[in-house]
Amino acid sequence: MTNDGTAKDRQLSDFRVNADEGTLTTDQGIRVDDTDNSLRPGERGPSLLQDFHLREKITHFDHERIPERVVHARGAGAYGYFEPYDDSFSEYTQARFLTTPGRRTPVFVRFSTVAGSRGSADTVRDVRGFATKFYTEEGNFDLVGNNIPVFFIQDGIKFPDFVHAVKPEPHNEIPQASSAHDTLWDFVQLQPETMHMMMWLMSDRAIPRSYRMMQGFGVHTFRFVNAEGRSTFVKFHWTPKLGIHSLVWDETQKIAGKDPDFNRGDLWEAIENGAFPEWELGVQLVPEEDEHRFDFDLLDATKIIPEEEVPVRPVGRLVLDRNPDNFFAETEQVAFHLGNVVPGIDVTNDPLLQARLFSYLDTQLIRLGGPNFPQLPVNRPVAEVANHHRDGYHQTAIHKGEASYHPNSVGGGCPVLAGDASAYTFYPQQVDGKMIRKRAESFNDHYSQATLFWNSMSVWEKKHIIGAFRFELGKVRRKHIREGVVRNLAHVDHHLAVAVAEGVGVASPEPAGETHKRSSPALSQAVDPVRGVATRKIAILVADGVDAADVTTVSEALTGQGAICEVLASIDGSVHDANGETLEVDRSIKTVGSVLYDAVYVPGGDGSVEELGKDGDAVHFVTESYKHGKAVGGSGRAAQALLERAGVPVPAEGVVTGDAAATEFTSAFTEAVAAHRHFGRDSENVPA
Ligand code: HDE
Repeated sequence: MTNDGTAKDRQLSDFRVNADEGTLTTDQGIRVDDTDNSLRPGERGPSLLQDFHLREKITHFDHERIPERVVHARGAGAYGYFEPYDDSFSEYTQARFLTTPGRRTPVFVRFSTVAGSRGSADTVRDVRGFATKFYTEEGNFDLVGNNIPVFFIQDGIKFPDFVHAVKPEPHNEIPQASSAHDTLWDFVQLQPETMHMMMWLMSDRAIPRSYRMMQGFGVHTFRFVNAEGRSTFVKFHWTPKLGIHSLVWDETQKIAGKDPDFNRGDLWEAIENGAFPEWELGVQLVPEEDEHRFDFDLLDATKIIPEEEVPVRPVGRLVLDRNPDNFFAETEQVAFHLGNVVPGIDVTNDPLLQARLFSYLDTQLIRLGGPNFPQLPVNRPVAEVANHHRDGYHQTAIHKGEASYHPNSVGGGCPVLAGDASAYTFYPQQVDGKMIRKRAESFNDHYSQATLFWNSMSVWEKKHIIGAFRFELGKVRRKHIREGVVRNLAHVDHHLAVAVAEGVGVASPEPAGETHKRSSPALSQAVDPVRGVATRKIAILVADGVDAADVTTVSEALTGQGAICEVLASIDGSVHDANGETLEVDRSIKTVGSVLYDAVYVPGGDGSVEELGKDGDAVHFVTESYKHGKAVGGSGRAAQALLERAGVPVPAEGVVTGDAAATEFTSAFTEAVAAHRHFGRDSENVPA
């Protein structure tokens, strides 16, 4: 899909190659009439070295792989644009893409998981990367964030240790894309600064329903710098228009088998269907003079600024409206770098951020094979590039002239230095001090915000967190590691520590002292959730004898609001409705599973429901949907009986039965779907 709308799209057009036209040639443009048989003396003879087509084809193939990213290897990307609402932030920043009303800046966004390899499943428990490249008129700005606002460590020098601990263990490379193993939790128990982040990682934030339904955060404190050179501290937030929604743990594990590309496919499909994902960019601003006003250090990336203390102010919107043409060329080769900043945005002394300023450029050199990766189409700025960098692997520019140095007179002194405010200048921060390896004391509190997070959770969120700790630690073989983690948890909340200890077979720890009672409602997914059915997927289970009017009524009510309804039957093809008419089936139940849908509906028609009742997969579909908190609907007495047989109590929260023709039914079912999940249910005893 191409869209020649933005400056970036126009630039990319020069590089696009159509694979569906032309005559087959070698890389040298020589036409080829047989690519299926190598050259050999006689039909049964050995292949000849002089076969340039064979050699070139195999050689190119042998070199197709590049090293995957050392972290965030698994990802999916898309193009779009960012547009500020107005110019209200120009008093804080001279970044024009944030303050010029109506200016649409092209972007490329890549979402990712962190620990898994390139081919790992999407729905694992992990942080999600949310990296945005803004192709601004003043040069590229990269906001390389995550969907969790804090990080595991405070100083970048610990990053290799942390990543070695979370990646598969080195002796047998097990487990893939999972933090549930000894080395990660060993690191965690010995490094209490991880505790706040671990609370987030054990929460539902780490299993998002969709990339389109998760927040993004710049994590570090950055600076805005205005035209007068005044600096203001800033934290960046992305808020999804569709609200923040998650899967449930049991479901994620099943999806990992049934559809390992679940999140990637979801993003792709939404964009192909024109349901363009959207986020609002917000900022928390802290005046320079308030730097030390908080009970934590603004430079400590294991801390948030509670939104109740500093509100998030809306800046503009991000829309993703185009899928890439080629995964490797674009999503794999995109190279983000925290050091890509534009005038008006600057960094701070956060020691995690500082190490990143080195790492991203360094990693691209090995990953993309040399210093010319900014020339790759996806990485090229739309702003003009002119400098004296020359040569290197994969140089594609043909620099003319004799002067490749500065100052020069041979080249007319070009390119000249920017002699005005359009140049990037670093904020002239006062820096002095003795060279020491020492963490600031203001970084010492590792538990208060972990407690704040815990205190802010709803009952069901707490339940999910306890379940996650129990699962993860349950996979840890060494008892002393489990004990160590539980001891640390006692500093967060004693009840939490006891609940986890009970689940993983270690003694309950002593209370570690009084913990505070503060909370921050903005941290909970249960507070003011965004409701809506747009892009939700609803399964409609049918068999011969189904009441087709029910199918039409319910699917029209839902698709009218942007939902996607799929008709499933025991076998693919079509069924005959109660009137003998043909009803097309979208998929066979055997090829999917309830975990790939947000809700299920069983239409009326006694024959149909009776048939479904004989199919264990269909009954399981309903049971499992209920267990995972999804909306369950049924029309007619037989459907209600099927729900009950599947272990679904009628009535129950999010379970809607009734006549499909009645508007009360369609509106109640739509409401139930819009709520996303119904965790008030008592479904722990449901086997599925
Ligand atoms: Fe990264 N990180 N990171 N990271 N990170 C990479 O860069 C690194 C950190 C994040 O879609 C690598 O190009 C260090 C925090 C994202 O291409 C590498 C430290 C946050 C992505 C790297 C951190 C992130 C990366 C691997 C600690 C959230 C994927 C490949 C000092 C704010 C970008 C690459 C994409 C990727 C290093 C910590 C986010 C090795 C040393 C904190 C979203 O350079």
